[in-house]
Amino acid sequence: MVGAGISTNAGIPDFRSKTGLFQQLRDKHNLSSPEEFFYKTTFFTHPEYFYEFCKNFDLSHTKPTTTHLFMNFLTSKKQIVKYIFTQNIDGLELKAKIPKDKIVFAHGNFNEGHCPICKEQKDINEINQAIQNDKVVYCDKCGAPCKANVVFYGEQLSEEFYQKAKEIKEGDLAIVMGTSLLVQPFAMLPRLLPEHAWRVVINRSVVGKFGYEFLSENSLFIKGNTDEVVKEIVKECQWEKEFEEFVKEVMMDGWNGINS
Ligand code: CNA
Repeated sequence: MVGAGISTNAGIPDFRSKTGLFQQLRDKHNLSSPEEFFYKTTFFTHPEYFYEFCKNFDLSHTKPTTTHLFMNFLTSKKQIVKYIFTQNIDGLELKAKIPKDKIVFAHGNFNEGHCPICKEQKDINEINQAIQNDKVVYCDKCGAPCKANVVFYGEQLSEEFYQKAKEIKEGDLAIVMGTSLLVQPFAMLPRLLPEHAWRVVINRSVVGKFGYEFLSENSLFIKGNTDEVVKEIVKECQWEKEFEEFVKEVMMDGWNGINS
């Protein structure tokens, strides 16, 4: 179960850190709360805010981090990883070549477009073109502004998210990385594990509203940078050589290990 913190080492700011996106957007648009930028009501009143944000949120040159590659490495080991639930919309899981059927994109993606009101699909290329030309695409059917399929506050998560979340009750272990676990319903996922299961939380700051309230007795909080912790895990498990080979094979087209 992962969030924006696993991508900061790739140069993508998270939301809630001091230099994160919330702070930047609130100051820029004079919003009353940082979350307000991603309210669907804000989008309907000022679609140009999000379009401008997308123009500056160019992810084309970003590369996956050690943590993304580690997630793929674990997935490649038979029957260890059931699903990777991600809140991220940066697509780095796919750049790390994690099999698509293992990933649950809880907050959507930038690969498809739609109308948030009537749900009519909209060509993402048309939306991307408009973003570059400082224009906004409106729905032919109902006239609402269209956007990529990223989930805003006040919007429903996909049916797939709820279906796959049901399977968490059969899990033995959840590894939670790089998330403040403040956004619902994602934040409740670790609670869906059975009592005996383990929850390992890797984050550089406190997680959850009240700290560790969702943690059970079988829990471990590892404070630190996800990439550094992941490297320690690889070392402890004596997987160093295997992981190195795996990364070479998966990232045939090159990976400069920005964060390594
Ligand atoms: P968040 O609330 O910003 O929390 C991120 C957490 O990660 C914070 O607790 C940080 O302290 C921690 N953190 C940051 N860098 C590291 C690191 N290198 N190692 C360890 N911990 C670190 O972000 P969440 O994901 O919890 O919030 C959910 C929002 C953020 C979702 O709706 C996302 O779509 C959205 N988001 C996504 C991206 C992305 O796709 N990369 C970027 C920014 C925001």
